[in-house]
Amino acid sequence: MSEVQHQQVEGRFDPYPTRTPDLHQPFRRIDPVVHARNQHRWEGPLDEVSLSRYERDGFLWFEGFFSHDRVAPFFAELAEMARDQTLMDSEQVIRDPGTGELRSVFGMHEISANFDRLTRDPRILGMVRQLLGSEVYIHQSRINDKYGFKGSGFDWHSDFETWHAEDGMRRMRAVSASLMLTENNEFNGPLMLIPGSHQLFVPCQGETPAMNWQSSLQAQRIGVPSREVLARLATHGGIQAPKGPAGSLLLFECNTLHASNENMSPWPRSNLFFVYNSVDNQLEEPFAAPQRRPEFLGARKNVGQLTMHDEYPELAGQGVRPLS
Ligand code: 6CS
Ligand code: FE
Repeated sequence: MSEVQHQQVEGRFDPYPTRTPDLHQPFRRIDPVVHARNQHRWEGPLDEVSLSRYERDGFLWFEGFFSHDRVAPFFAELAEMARDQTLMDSEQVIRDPGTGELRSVFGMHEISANFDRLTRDPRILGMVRQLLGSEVYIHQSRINDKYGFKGSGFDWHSDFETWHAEDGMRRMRAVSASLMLTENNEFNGPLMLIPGSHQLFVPCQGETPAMNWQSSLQAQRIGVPSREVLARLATHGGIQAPKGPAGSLLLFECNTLHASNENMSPWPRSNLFFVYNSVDNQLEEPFAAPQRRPEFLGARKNVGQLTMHDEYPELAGQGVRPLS
């Protein structure tokens, strides 16, 4: 495995070359994990212990962050959307490759006022601005539904590797939030993460085919690290699969390796997924793909900085601390 060459892509410096014909070895990220440490302007609700944990592991888990009542309305919304045939026939709805049933609806923050409000919750937005050291906007959002007995899994990957190669996201300055709509337990295909894997960029072998997203959202074939590198990182950092009740929140750094197993339990695993990108890291042209992806996968128009929703004025700025 050779050293990657930081070659020019159409005259641009590419800090994270990937999707090359040959396999290149991982290298240390050039971006900080917490982007504005100790800058008064970007202070937020996370204390030093939490910031250090996020820096070390690449994610934070908040068990029971929201009450079950706060997340329950999203189920009614999902059921209503499933009756909207126009939406169901659109390309922003992804179906499970095995069963054809509804798996994801992308662009949720632009479809649902409730989802939009959630992305602007002061407690979440306060933490995200603190981690990214800037104002932020939503790069991508979706609702995921993984039915019992059949919801297929997802291979190991770094979201940033895809967003860099296919969406032109230059730097690692994005945070993903996953809000559990159902209980996450060891049986219903919970998200698995490799702590510490965010510290290395893992180049992937194999060029991006045209219109790759039409298959990659159902199964990640391109942009999967080598088994040898995965084994090394998992042996070093272990694997964690946060579990907890509906309403639990996971914040994970854009480059943290993650995967999920099939759901072989009778219980669904549904979550809301929304990605905050720094307004200083807006998308350019793809670094390793023949064309741009659709707007619902990588926002280029609706990129105004998010404002906090005033629904919880009493909570804005209050300290929050992950349990695990
Ligand atoms: O391609 C994407 O943007 C999506 N794919 C995966 C496997 N995770 C992140 C993201 O939603
Ligand atoms: Fe992912």
